Amino acid sequence: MTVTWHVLGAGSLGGLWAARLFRAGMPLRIVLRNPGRLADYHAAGGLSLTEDGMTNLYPVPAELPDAAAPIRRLLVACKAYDAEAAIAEVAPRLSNGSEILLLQNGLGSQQAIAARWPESRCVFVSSTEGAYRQADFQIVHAGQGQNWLGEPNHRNPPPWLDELVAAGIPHDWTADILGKLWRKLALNCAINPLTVLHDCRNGELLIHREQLHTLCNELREILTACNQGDAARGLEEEVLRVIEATANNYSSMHQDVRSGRRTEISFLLGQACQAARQHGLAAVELHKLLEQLQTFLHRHGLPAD
Ligand code: NAD
Ligand code: KPL
Repeated sequence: MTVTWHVLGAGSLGGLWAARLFRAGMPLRIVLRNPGRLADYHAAGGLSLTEDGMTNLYPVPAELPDAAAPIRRLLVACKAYDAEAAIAEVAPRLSNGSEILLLQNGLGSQQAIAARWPESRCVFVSSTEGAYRQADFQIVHAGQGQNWLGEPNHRNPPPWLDELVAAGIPHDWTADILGKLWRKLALNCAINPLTVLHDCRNGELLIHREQLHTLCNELREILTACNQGDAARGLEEEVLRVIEATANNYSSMHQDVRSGRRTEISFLLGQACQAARQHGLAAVELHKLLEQLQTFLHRHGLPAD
């Protein structure tokens, strides 16, 4: 029997996953945090997804965290700072051997969740797809990408990857999900904070080549110390490639700050600095960047964690 997907965090990425699973006929429910959100959702008539300029409405069934049915497969698409608390609200419903897919960027939240719910099989996901919310429950698929799935301690892919194929969700199973997450974290650490501090598009960072070079060296040392040698290889070259390929874009952190939204800094730069301290690495530029970013966020009335 097909297992029902429960999607916690029906925002940009969660909505994108939910709409594609729903239209492929997968049993699916989205979990909304309170009766007010549920009423707003019912008023909207479902999730709308815009792809290539075409918009469709998908009436995905929705429920509250305290609904009765047990949860066997939970897709968590909240921000990293919300994920653990959100799961705690549905935790009494998690059945034995449940699966939790964690779509969070950066590192730290996944490990905390896997440690707190050891009875569940936690699959980590590193996504390079792009989606944003035009309004509540109105999602725009903005960028093609890939979803890397894996578990730090298990190598065998789960059988339900077929359902992602049927839903047209691009994905690959990897035996090195931590490497993928570390690599993306390093790219984000080199690029995103600088775009906030210089208030610029990604491409404009090319005039700060010296600083990028120092940051990449420090990130490379940290990755190597964390046993992530593969993720460290060719980092600076890839940072420059990504900057050039996304020259006209504003980084996700820049967009968050400009829209007055909390950033995921603790799970990105914060994690890199914490790993440096654990391994006795000075990482002077990264610590300086973290301090400058925290000061900037304070000044703009945003949480600095
Ligand atoms: P988002 O803010 O658009 O969506 C998060 C959703 O979680 C919101 O709808 C929020 O209301 C909901 N939520 C928070 N707490 C909840 C709770 N207790 N119960 C129920 N719902 C709750 O965020 P997003 O952009 O989809 O990002 C989610 C994660 O995916 C982040 O870690 C982000 O870095 C990562 N990511 C996003 C993209 C993208 O293009 N959006 C790409 C790659 C990775
Ligand atoms: O992922 C990104 C982001 O903006 O968050 C890129 C484009 C790689 C920049 O770090």
